[in-house]
Amino acid sequence: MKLFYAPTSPFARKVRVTAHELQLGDRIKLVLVNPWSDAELRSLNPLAKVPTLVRDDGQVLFESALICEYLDHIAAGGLYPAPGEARWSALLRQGIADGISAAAGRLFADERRPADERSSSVMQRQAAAIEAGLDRLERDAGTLSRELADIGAVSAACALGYLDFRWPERAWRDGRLELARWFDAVGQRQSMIATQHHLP
Ligand SMILES: N[C@@H](CCC(=O)N[C@@H](CS)C(=O)NCC(=O)O)C(=O)O
Repeated sequence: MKLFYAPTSPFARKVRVTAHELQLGDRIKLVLVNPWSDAELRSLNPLAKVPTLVRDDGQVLFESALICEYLDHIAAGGLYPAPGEARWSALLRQGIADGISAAAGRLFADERRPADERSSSVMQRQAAAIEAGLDRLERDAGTLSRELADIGAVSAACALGYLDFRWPERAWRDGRLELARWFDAVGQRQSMIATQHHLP
């Protein structure tokens, strides 16, 4: 399989952490791309976004949620609980974490635009989504898996890692001690160490 990725993308990291946790790392060839300019990526994925996975049979999958579920399926992993409360809670947490990552990505890009091209109300909305999303993760941090054993925990770890990467000075840990402790613990996992964000 081939995974088109960017080392700055929290969604690509989510797929890479998932692959690591499922011991699939050796079966995936990483292809580093700039999603804004890569013609091959555009030919594979009409949205030209990372992550994009080319399966062994040539089929192409995109959207991190779908790719992670596919990897879990072929590895017979257990990152997706069977239908029931555990599943709804894992998928809800994935949604919150991915929402934080998306809002953070947009905010980071907006902060770099010339002042006359920014919308302060849009930026405030992204910042509010990040803060409220983090509060929700903190509220339920006691149920987060320390083994990254479900897709909600993987997604949460990647969202927090992205905040640290883009805004090392941003004090998201303040008032969120349980979440911070959890993140410090899962940050020691090989899957997180091997997939650290960096500039291309
Ligand atoms: N919902 C998508 C989001 C993917 C995404 O937004 N990727 C960004 C990088 S973090 C990207 O490729 N952006 C390029 C673009 O928007 O053209 C997923 O979960 O995979």
